Amino acid sequence: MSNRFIHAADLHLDSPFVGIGTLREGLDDVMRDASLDAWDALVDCCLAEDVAFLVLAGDLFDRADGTPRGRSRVRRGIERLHAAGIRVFAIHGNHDPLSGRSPLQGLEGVTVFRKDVPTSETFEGPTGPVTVHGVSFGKREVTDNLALAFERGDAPGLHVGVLHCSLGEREGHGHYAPCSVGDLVAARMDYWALGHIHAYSEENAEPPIVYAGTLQGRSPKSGERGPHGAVVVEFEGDRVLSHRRVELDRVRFEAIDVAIDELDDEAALERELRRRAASVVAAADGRLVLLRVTLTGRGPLHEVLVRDDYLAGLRTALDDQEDAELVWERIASTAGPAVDLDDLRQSNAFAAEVLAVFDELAADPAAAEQLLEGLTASFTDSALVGLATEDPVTRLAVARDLALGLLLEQGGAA
Ligand SMILES: [Mn+2]
Repeated sequence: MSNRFIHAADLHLDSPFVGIGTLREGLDDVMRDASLDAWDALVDCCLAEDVAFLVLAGDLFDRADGTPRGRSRVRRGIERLHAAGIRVFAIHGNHDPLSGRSPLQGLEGVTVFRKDVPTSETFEGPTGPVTVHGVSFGKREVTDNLALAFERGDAPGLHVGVLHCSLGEREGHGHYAPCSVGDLVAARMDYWALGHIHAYSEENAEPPIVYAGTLQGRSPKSGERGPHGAVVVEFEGDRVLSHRRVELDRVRFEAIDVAIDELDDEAALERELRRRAASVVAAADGRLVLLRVTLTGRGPLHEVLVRDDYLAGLRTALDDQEDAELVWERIASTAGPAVDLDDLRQSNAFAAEVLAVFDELAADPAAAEQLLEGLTASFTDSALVGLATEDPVTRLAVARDLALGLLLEQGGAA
Protein backbone atom coordinates (compact mmCIF):
# COMPACT_ATOMS: atom_id res chain seq x y z
CA MET A 1 0.00 0.00 0.00
CA SER A 2 1.43 3.37 -1.04
CA ASN A 3 1.18 6.64 0.90
CA ARG A 4 -1.39 7.97 -1.58
CA PHE A 5 -5.14 8.37 -1.83
CA ILE A 6 -7.42 9.42 -4.68
CA HIS A 7 -10.08 12.13 -4.59
CA ALA A 8 -12.91 11.99 -7.14
CA ALA A 9 -16.25 13.81 -7.29
CA ASP A 10 -19.37 14.45 -9.37
CA LEU A 11 -19.31 11.17 -11.28
CA HIS A 12 -23.02 11.35 -12.29
CA LEU A 13 -22.70 7.71 -13.36
CA ASP A 14 -24.81 6.39 -16.24
CA SER A 15 -26.47 9.75 -16.90
CA PRO A 16 -26.98 11.06 -20.45
CA PHE A 17 -24.89 13.86 -21.90
CA VAL A 18 -26.52 17.27 -22.04
CA GLY A 19 -26.79 19.81 -24.85
CA ILE A 20 -25.39 17.89 -27.80
CA GLY A 21 -27.10 17.31 -31.11
CA THR A 22 -27.64 14.08 -33.00
CA LEU A 23 -24.41 12.16 -33.41
CA ARG A 24 -23.47 10.07 -36.40
CA GLU A 25 -24.07 6.33 -36.28
CA GLY A 26 -21.81 4.08 -34.28
CA LEU A 27 -21.14 6.49 -31.44
CA ASP A 28 -24.16 5.70 -29.27
CA ASP A 29 -22.42 2.94 -27.34
CA VAL A 30 -19.29 5.01 -26.67
CA MET A 31 -21.39 7.89 -25.41
CA ARG A 32 -23.72 5.73 -23.35
CA ASP A 33 -20.85 4.01 -21.55
CA ALA A 34 -18.49 6.98 -21.14
CA SER A 35 -19.25 7.74 -17.48
CA LEU A 36 -19.13 4.06 -16.53
CA ASP A 37 -15.89 3.50 -18.44
CA ALA A 38 -14.43 6.49 -16.61
CA TRP A 39 -15.45 4.84 -13.34
CA ASP A 40 -13.64 1.65 -14.38
CA ALA A 41 -10.61 3.80 -15.26
CA LEU A 42 -10.80 5.35 -11.77
CA VAL A 43 -10.78 1.90 -10.17
CA ASP A 44 -7.87 0.85 -12.41
CA CYS A 45 -6.01 4.00 -11.38
CA CYS A 46 -6.57 3.26 -7.65
CA LEU A 47 -5.10 -0.22 -8.19
CA ALA A 48 -2.18 1.03 -10.31
CA GLU A 49 -1.31 3.74 -7.77
CA ASP A 50 -1.79 1.19 -4.98
CA VAL A 51 -3.65 3.84 -3.00
CA ALA A 52 -4.61 3.48 0.67
CA PHE A 53 -8.12 4.79 0.10
CA LEU A 54 -10.53 6.44 -2.34
CA VAL A 55 -12.66 9.46 -1.48
CA LEU A 56 -15.89 10.17 -3.42
CA ALA A 57 -17.09 13.72 -2.75
CA GLY A 58 -20.76 13.48 -3.78
CA ASP A 59 -23.01 13.18 -6.86
CA LEU A 60 -21.83 9.65 -7.54
CA PHE A 61 -25.17 9.28 -9.29
CA ASP A 62 -27.30 11.79 -11.14
CA ARG A 63 -30.30 10.96 -8.98
CA ALA A 64 -30.82 9.55 -5.49
CA ASP A 65 -30.71 5.82 -6.25
CA GLY A 66 -28.74 5.94 -9.52
CA THR A 67 -29.55 3.40 -12.23
CA PRO A 68 -29.29 -0.43 -12.23
CA ARG A 69 -26.37 -0.22 -14.70
CA GLY A 70 -24.63 2.41 -12.61
CA ARG A 71 -25.11 0.57 -9.34
CA SER A 72 -23.90 -2.69 -10.85
CA ARG A 73 -20.67 -1.17 -12.22
CA VAL A 74 -20.06 0.57 -8.90
CA ARG A 75 -20.49 -2.66 -6.95
CA ARG A 76 -18.09 -4.50 -9.24
CA GLY A 77 -15.51 -1.73 -8.95
CA ILE A 78 -15.78 -1.58 -5.18
CA GLU A 79 -15.34 -5.36 -4.97
CA ARG A 80 -12.10 -5.01 -6.91
CA LEU A 81 -10.93 -2.25 -4.57
CA HIS A 82 -11.90 -4.22 -1.48
CA ALA A 83 -10.01 -7.27 -2.74
CA ALA A 84 -6.92 -5.05 -2.98
CA GLY A 85 -7.45 -3.69 0.55
CA ILE A 86 -8.45 -0.21 -0.67
CA ARG A 87 -11.09 1.51 1.48
CA VAL A 88 -13.75 3.82 0.04
CA PHE A 89 -15.19 6.89 1.80
CA ALA A 90 -18.26 8.44 0.20
CA ILE A 91 -20.71 11.26 0.74
CA HIS A 92 -23.94 12.04 -1.08
CA GLY A 93 -24.45 15.38 -2.85
CA ASN A 94 -27.38 17.42 -4.12
CA HIS A 95 -28.02 15.11 -7.07
CA ASP A 96 -27.99 11.90 -5.05
CA PRO A 97 -29.08 13.02 -1.57
CA LEU A 98 -29.21 10.41 1.17
CA SER A 99 -32.96 10.36 1.71
CA GLY A 100 -33.32 6.62 2.26
CA ARG A 101 -30.81 3.84 1.94
CA SER A 102 -27.55 4.57 0.12
CA PRO A 103 -26.88 2.35 -2.92
CA LEU A 104 -23.44 1.89 -1.34
CA GLN A 105 -24.84 0.76 2.00
CA GLY A 106 -23.61 -2.66 3.06
CA LEU A 107 -20.78 -2.94 0.51
CA GLU A 108 -17.63 -4.22 2.16
CA GLY A 109 -14.87 -1.67 2.62
CA VAL A 110 -17.16 1.34 2.08
CA THR A 111 -17.98 4.08 4.57
CA VAL A 112 -20.96 6.27 3.67
CA PHE A 113 -21.07 9.35 5.86
CA ARG A 114 -24.46 10.12 7.42
CA LYS A 115 -26.50 13.13 6.47
CA ASP A 116 -26.63 16.59 8.07
CA VAL A 117 -23.94 16.18 10.75
CA PRO A 118 -20.25 15.50 9.95
CA THR A 119 -18.79 12.32 11.43
CA SER A 120 -15.35 10.76 11.11
CA GLU A 121 -13.63 7.44 10.85
CA THR A 122 -10.03 6.69 11.83
CA PHE A 123 -7.98 3.79 10.52
CA GLU A 124 -4.32 2.78 10.42
CA GLY A 125 -2.84 4.05 7.15
CA PRO A 126 0.55 3.33 5.57
CA THR A 127 2.31 6.16 7.47
CA GLY A 128 0.23 6.29 10.67
CA PRO A 129 -3.40 7.00 11.52
CA VAL A 130 -5.72 8.53 8.92
CA THR A 131 -9.03 10.19 9.83
CA VAL A 132 -11.59 10.94 7.13
CA HIS A 133 -14.39 13.38 8.00
CA GLY A 134 -17.52 13.76 5.92
CA VAL A 135 -21.21 14.60 5.74
CA SER A 136 -23.88 13.72 3.17
CA PHE A 137 -26.65 15.88 1.79
CA GLY A 138 -29.97 14.61 3.17
CA LYS A 139 -31.96 16.54 0.60
CA ARG A 140 -31.32 18.33 -2.66
CA GLU A 141 -31.33 21.88 -1.42
CA VAL A 142 -29.06 22.12 1.58
CA THR A 143 -28.76 25.76 2.59
CA ASP A 144 -26.84 25.29 5.86
CA ASN A 145 -23.12 25.96 6.00
CA LEU A 146 -21.99 22.38 6.66
CA ALA A 147 -18.29 23.37 6.84
CA LEU A 148 -18.83 25.05 10.21
CA ALA A 149 -19.70 21.72 11.87
CA PHE A 150 -16.40 19.96 10.99
CA GLU A 151 -13.96 19.42 13.88
CA ARG A 152 -10.49 17.93 13.56
CA GLY A 153 -10.53 16.41 17.06
CA ASP A 154 -7.51 14.96 18.88
CA ALA A 155 -6.61 11.97 16.73
CA PRO A 156 -2.99 12.09 15.51
CA GLY A 157 -2.11 11.63 11.83
CA LEU A 158 -3.69 12.78 8.59
CA HIS A 159 -7.13 14.44 8.54
CA VAL A 160 -9.10 14.63 5.30
CA GLY A 161 -12.38 16.55 5.03
CA VAL A 162 -14.92 15.49 2.40
CA LEU A 163 -17.66 17.95 1.48
CA HIS A 164 -20.10 18.75 -1.32
CA CYS A 165 -20.47 22.52 -1.23
CA SER A 166 -20.50 25.90 -2.97
CA LEU A 167 -17.46 28.04 -2.31
CA GLY A 168 -18.66 31.53 -3.25
CA GLU A 169 -21.06 32.17 -6.13
CA ARG A 170 -20.63 29.83 -9.10
CA GLU A 171 -22.39 30.29 -12.37
CA GLY A 172 -24.31 27.20 -13.45
CA HIS A 173 -24.16 25.44 -10.08
CA GLY A 174 -26.83 25.45 -7.37
CA HIS A 175 -25.78 27.49 -4.37
CA TYR A 176 -25.92 24.58 -1.92
CA ALA A 177 -24.11 24.18 1.41
CA PRO A 178 -22.48 27.58 0.92
CA CYS A 179 -19.20 28.21 2.74
CA SER A 180 -15.96 30.15 2.47
CA VAL A 181 -12.30 29.15 2.24
CA GLY A 182 -11.94 30.66 5.72
CA ASP A 183 -14.61 28.29 7.10
CA LEU A 184 -12.75 25.31 5.67
CA VAL A 185 -9.31 26.45 6.84
CA ALA A 186 -10.72 26.94 10.36
CA ALA A 187 -11.59 23.23 10.58
CA ARG A 188 -7.81 22.44 10.45
CA MET A 189 -7.99 19.57 7.96
CA ASP A 190 -4.82 18.57 6.09
CA TYR A 191 -6.70 18.25 2.79
CA TRP A 192 -10.22 19.20 1.71
CA ALA A 193 -11.74 16.90 -0.92
CA LEU A 194 -14.59 18.95 -2.38
CA GLY A 195 -17.38 18.11 -4.80
CA HIS A 196 -20.08 20.04 -6.70
CA ILE A 197 -18.16 22.32 -9.08
CA HIS A 198 -17.57 20.43 -12.32
CA ALA A 199 -14.35 22.13 -13.40
CA TYR A 200 -11.14 21.17 -11.56
CA SER A 201 -10.22 23.97 -9.20
CA GLU A 202 -7.64 24.51 -6.50
CA GLU A 203 -9.17 26.91 -3.99
CA ASN A 204 -6.35 27.05 -1.45
CA ALA A 205 -2.73 25.88 -1.32
CA GLU A 206 -2.10 25.27 2.40
CA PRO A 207 -4.00 23.21 3.29
CA PRO A 208 -5.00 22.11 -0.21
CA ILE A 209 -8.73 22.78 -0.80
CA VAL A 210 -9.53 21.14 -4.12
CA TYR A 211 -12.52 20.56 -6.38
CA ALA A 212 -11.67 17.39 -8.30
CA GLY A 213 -14.16 18.36 -11.01
CA THR A 214 -16.43 15.86 -12.68
CA LEU A 215 -14.80 12.52 -13.58
CA GLN A 216 -16.21 12.72 -17.11
CA GLY A 217 -17.21 16.03 -18.73
CA ARG A 218 -20.97 16.05 -19.28
CA SER A 219 -21.73 18.71 -21.90
CA PRO A 220 -20.11 21.23 -24.25
CA LYS A 221 -20.39 23.97 -21.59
CA SER A 222 -17.14 25.64 -20.61
CA GLY A 223 -16.75 24.01 -17.16
CA GLU A 224 -17.18 20.56 -18.67
CA ARG A 225 -14.59 21.00 -21.44
CA GLY A 226 -11.01 19.82 -21.50
CA PRO A 227 -9.46 17.05 -19.41
CA HIS A 228 -11.47 15.56 -16.53
CA GLY A 229 -10.50 12.96 -13.96
CA ALA A 230 -9.44 12.71 -10.34
CA VAL A 231 -6.71 13.86 -7.96
CA VAL A 232 -3.90 11.68 -6.58
CA VAL A 233 -2.77 12.93 -3.18
CA GLU A 234 0.52 11.88 -1.59
CA PHE A 235 0.90 12.16 2.19
CA GLU A 236 3.28 11.36 5.04
CA GLY A 237 2.13 11.24 8.67
CA ASP A 238 -0.06 14.30 9.13
CA ARG A 239 1.18 16.16 6.03
CA VAL A 240 0.08 16.29 2.42
CA LEU A 241 3.24 16.22 0.30
CA SER A 242 1.75 16.80 -3.14
CA HIS A 243 -1.29 16.35 -5.31
CA ARG A 244 -1.67 15.91 -9.07
CA ARG A 245 -4.48 15.45 -11.55
CA VAL A 246 -5.00 12.24 -13.50
CA GLU A 247 -7.08 12.25 -16.70
CA LEU A 248 -9.66 9.46 -16.61
CA ASP A 249 -12.36 10.73 -18.99
CA ARG A 250 -13.37 8.67 -22.05
CA VAL A 251 -15.06 11.37 -24.12
CA ARG A 252 -13.72 14.91 -24.20
CA PHE A 253 -15.49 18.16 -25.03
CA GLU A 254 -13.33 20.79 -26.65
CA ALA A 255 -14.02 24.18 -28.21
CA ILE A 256 -11.83 26.25 -30.54
CA ASP A 257 -12.09 29.64 -32.23
CA VAL A 258 -10.93 29.77 -35.83
CA ALA A 259 -10.34 33.20 -37.38
CA ILE A 260 -11.42 33.59 -41.01
CA ASP A 261 -9.36 36.73 -41.74
CA GLU A 262 -6.65 34.91 -43.71
CA LEU A 263 -8.90 32.31 -45.32
CA ASP A 264 -9.67 33.12 -48.96
CA ASP A 265 -12.12 30.38 -49.81
CA GLU A 266 -13.96 27.28 -48.69
CA ALA A 267 -11.02 25.00 -49.41
CA ALA A 268 -8.77 27.10 -47.18
CA LEU A 269 -11.41 27.04 -44.45
CA GLU A 270 -11.67 23.24 -44.53
CA ARG A 271 -7.89 22.88 -44.48
CA GLU A 272 -7.61 25.18 -41.49
CA LEU A 273 -10.44 23.45 -39.62
CA ARG A 274 -8.86 20.03 -40.18
CA ARG A 275 -5.43 21.29 -39.14
CA ARG A 276 -6.74 22.79 -35.89
CA ALA A 277 -8.89 19.75 -35.13
CA ALA A 278 -5.92 17.42 -35.61
CA SER A 279 -3.96 19.11 -32.82
CA VAL A 280 -6.95 18.92 -30.46
CA VAL A 281 -7.36 15.21 -31.22
CA ALA A 282 -3.63 14.60 -30.68
CA ALA A 283 -3.82 16.21 -27.22
CA ALA A 284 -6.73 13.98 -26.23
CA ASP A 285 -4.58 10.87 -26.33
CA GLY A 286 -6.96 8.45 -28.05
CA ARG A 287 -10.18 9.68 -26.45
CA LEU A 288 -13.23 10.56 -28.51
CA VAL A 289 -13.29 14.37 -28.92
CA LEU A 290 -16.53 16.29 -29.38
CA LEU A 291 -15.36 19.50 -30.99
CA ARG A 292 -17.29 22.77 -31.08
CA VAL A 293 -15.95 25.42 -33.46
CA THR A 294 -16.67 29.13 -33.49
CA LEU A 295 -15.56 31.01 -36.60
CA THR A 296 -14.37 34.50 -35.71
CA GLY A 297 -12.70 37.53 -37.27
CA ARG A 298 -13.50 39.30 -40.54
CA GLY A 299 -12.99 38.25 -44.10
CA PRO A 300 -14.46 37.64 -47.55
CA LEU A 301 -15.55 34.17 -46.45
CA HIS A 302 -18.31 35.78 -44.37
CA GLU A 303 -20.48 35.93 -47.46
CA VAL A 304 -20.33 32.14 -47.74
CA LEU A 305 -20.81 31.45 -44.03
CA VAL A 306 -24.13 33.28 -43.80
CA ARG A 307 -25.78 31.34 -46.63
CA ASP A 308 -28.73 29.24 -45.55
CA ASP A 309 -27.71 25.98 -43.87
CA TYR A 310 -24.08 26.44 -44.89
CA LEU A 311 -22.57 25.87 -41.43
CA ALA A 312 -24.80 22.88 -40.71
CA GLY A 313 -23.86 21.41 -44.09
CA LEU A 314 -20.15 22.01 -43.51
CA ARG A 315 -20.37 20.33 -40.11
CA THR A 316 -22.08 17.27 -41.59
CA ALA A 317 -19.62 17.08 -44.47
CA LEU A 318 -16.62 17.13 -42.16
CA ASP A 319 -18.24 14.79 -39.65
CA ASP A 320 -19.18 12.19 -42.27
CA GLN A 321 -15.52 11.88 -43.27
CA GLU A 322 -14.20 11.65 -39.73
CA ASP A 323 -12.75 8.56 -38.10
CA ALA A 324 -13.46 7.21 -34.63
CA GLU A 325 -11.61 9.88 -32.67
CA LEU A 326 -13.44 13.06 -33.61
CA VAL A 327 -16.99 14.40 -33.75
CA TRP A 328 -17.62 17.80 -35.31
CA GLU A 329 -20.24 18.65 -32.72
CA ARG A 330 -21.15 22.13 -33.91
CA ILE A 331 -19.80 24.88 -36.14
CA ALA A 332 -21.08 28.35 -35.37
CA SER A 333 -19.89 31.73 -36.57
CA THR A 334 -19.51 35.14 -35.01
CA ALA A 335 -17.38 36.28 -37.96
CA GLY A 336 -18.09 39.44 -39.92
CA PRO A 337 -17.60 40.77 -43.45
CA ALA A 338 -14.26 42.20 -44.54
CA VAL A 339 -15.12 45.75 -43.68
CA ASP A 340 -13.52 48.24 -41.32
CA LEU A 341 -16.39 49.40 -39.13
CA ASP A 342 -14.71 52.71 -38.29
CA ASP A 343 -14.12 53.51 -41.95
CA LEU A 344 -17.73 52.64 -42.68
CA ARG A 345 -19.00 54.92 -39.90
CA GLN A 346 -17.18 57.83 -41.57
CA SER A 347 -18.62 57.08 -45.00
CA ASN A 348 -21.78 58.21 -46.76
CA ALA A 349 -22.84 54.70 -47.70
CA PHE A 350 -26.32 53.46 -46.82
CA ALA A 351 -24.60 50.72 -44.80
CA ALA A 352 -23.25 53.48 -42.53
CA GLU A 353 -26.82 54.36 -41.57
CA VAL A 354 -27.59 50.72 -40.81
CA LEU A 355 -24.45 50.56 -38.70
CA ALA A 356 -25.52 53.66 -36.81
CA VAL A 357 -28.81 51.93 -35.92
CA PHE A 358 -26.91 48.94 -34.55
CA ASP A 359 -24.57 51.24 -32.61
CA GLU A 360 -27.64 52.80 -31.01
CA LEU A 361 -29.05 49.37 -30.18
CA ALA A 362 -25.80 48.35 -28.56
CA ALA A 363 -26.31 51.21 -26.13
CA ASP A 364 -29.86 50.01 -25.35
CA PRO A 365 -29.68 46.35 -24.22
CA ALA A 366 -33.46 45.94 -23.73
CA ALA A 367 -34.28 47.04 -27.28
CA ALA A 368 -31.43 44.89 -28.60
CA GLU A 369 -32.74 41.83 -26.81
CA GLN A 370 -36.18 42.37 -28.33
CA LEU A 371 -34.79 42.75 -31.83
CA LEU A 372 -32.64 39.64 -31.46
CA GLU A 373 -35.62 37.52 -30.48
CA GLY A 374 -37.43 38.58 -33.63
CA LEU A 375 -34.39 38.05 -35.85
CA THR A 376 -33.56 34.63 -34.46
CA ALA A 377 -37.19 33.54 -34.95
CA SER A 378 -37.48 34.71 -38.55
CA PHE A 379 -34.03 33.67 -39.84
CA THR A 380 -34.15 30.04 -38.78
CA ASP A 381 -31.33 29.00 -41.12
CA SER A 382 -29.16 32.04 -40.60
CA ALA A 383 -25.84 32.58 -38.91
CA LEU A 384 -27.74 33.44 -35.72
CA VAL A 385 -28.79 29.84 -35.28
CA GLY A 386 -26.47 28.05 -32.89
CA LEU A 387 -25.67 31.24 -31.04
CA ALA A 388 -28.77 31.27 -28.84
CA THR A 389 -26.62 30.63 -25.77
CA GLU A 390 -24.13 33.40 -26.56
CA ASP A 391 -24.39 36.72 -24.77
CA PRO A 392 -26.60 39.46 -26.32
CA VAL A 393 -23.57 41.60 -27.24
CA THR A 394 -22.14 38.80 -29.40
CA ARG A 395 -25.51 38.05 -30.97
CA LEU A 396 -26.13 41.69 -31.75
CA ALA A 397 -22.71 41.94 -33.42
CA VAL A 398 -23.50 38.86 -35.50
CA ALA A 399 -26.86 40.34 -36.52
CA ARG A 400 -25.13 43.60 -37.42
CA ASP A 401 -22.54 41.82 -39.53
CA LEU A 402 -25.28 39.79 -41.19
CA ALA A 403 -27.06 42.99 -42.20
CA LEU A 404 -23.86 44.70 -43.33
CA GLY A 405 -22.89 41.60 -45.27
CA LEU A 406 -26.21 41.58 -47.10
CA LEU A 407 -25.71 45.22 -48.06
CA LEU A 408 -22.02 45.13 -48.93
CA GLU A 409 -21.41 41.63 -50.24
CA GLN A 410 -24.62 40.62 -51.90
CA GLY A 411 -26.32 43.95 -52.57
CA GLY A 412 -23.40 45.34 -54.52
CA ALA A 413 -23.56 48.55 -52.53
CA ALA A 414 -19.86 48.44 -51.69
MN1 LIG B 1 -23.55 18.77 -7.01
